[in-house]
Amino acid sequence: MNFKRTMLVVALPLAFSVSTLAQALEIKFADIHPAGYPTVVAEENMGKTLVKESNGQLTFKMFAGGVLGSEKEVIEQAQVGAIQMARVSLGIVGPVVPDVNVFNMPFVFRDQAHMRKIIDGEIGQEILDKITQSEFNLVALAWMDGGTRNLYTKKPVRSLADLKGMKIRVQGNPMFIETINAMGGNGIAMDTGEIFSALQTGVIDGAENNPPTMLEHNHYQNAKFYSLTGHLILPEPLVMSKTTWNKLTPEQQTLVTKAAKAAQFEERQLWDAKSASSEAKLKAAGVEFIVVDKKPFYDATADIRQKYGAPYAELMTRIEAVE
Ligand code: BDP
Repeated sequence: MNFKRTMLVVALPLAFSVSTLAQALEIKFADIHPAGYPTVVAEENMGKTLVKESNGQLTFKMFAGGVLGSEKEVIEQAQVGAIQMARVSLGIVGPVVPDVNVFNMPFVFRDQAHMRKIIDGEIGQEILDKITQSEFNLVALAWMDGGTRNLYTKKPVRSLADLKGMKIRVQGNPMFIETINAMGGNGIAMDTGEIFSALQTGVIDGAENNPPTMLEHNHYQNAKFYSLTGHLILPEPLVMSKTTWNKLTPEQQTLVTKAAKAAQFEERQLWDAKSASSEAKLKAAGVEFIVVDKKPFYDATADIRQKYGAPYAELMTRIEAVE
């Protein structure tokens, strides 16, 4: 074999594989929840669809368990295109895209079924579009179900009065701090990853979340009372960095949108099963589920809905009208 031919035999496949590699776009996906959590499972399955349907032009890598940072940090990285996709709580989007706070308001949805009806319909799409149209440099594609949030505390909260002065962790959104304060507690913002030790060391007296988060993030170990206030029902947007989105072909954009929507519905099935099993596990671990009269909690937060809802009166009426 002469030198020229050898070069051809060696260099050609090399050049080919380098160019295929260069074309493939890697999607790093961030989620704060651990492997096996409903959102993570649905996202991984979405990833498989993306790889398969794009014939390998898109690759997918899941970073679960918050390894890429807090949701706030993840959003910042997605904004600059360092992370390509993520699922975050709508709670932390509120301070940057105020329009989404309509969904973040206490007791804005009657129940989980009402919330699902809305995120599946035109209002849900409108709120996703608000994120996409904002200066956030993100494309919001679909919604994940984050269940209903209730209070969990070290000492039982059976009525509004019991909450008086308790330090309750909330997500970094001023509206949530005001909500807890309006209920008589003392709202304190911190990242998800800090809650466990804050409960353990007594920096906080409680937090608020859905049963799967309370279980999977081990918060129940230091908070044994779960008061069913149902004050927040927060859907969770699945977003892509606009920087990444703009690199996709129109066909790939359609593929990503479709796969994200499919994940929305798959996650919902997984969520219902996980919620039920989480409740059972929490009870078995000695957590007392307390049924409270929600009315005083609802009434105490009327001013929050008034203050934050005023600019969106029409939207609020439309939300209420959805049966
Ligand atoms: C969970 C959400 C997650 C939030 C977390 C929190 O799924 O996105 O980070 O609550 O409150 O329910 O920090």
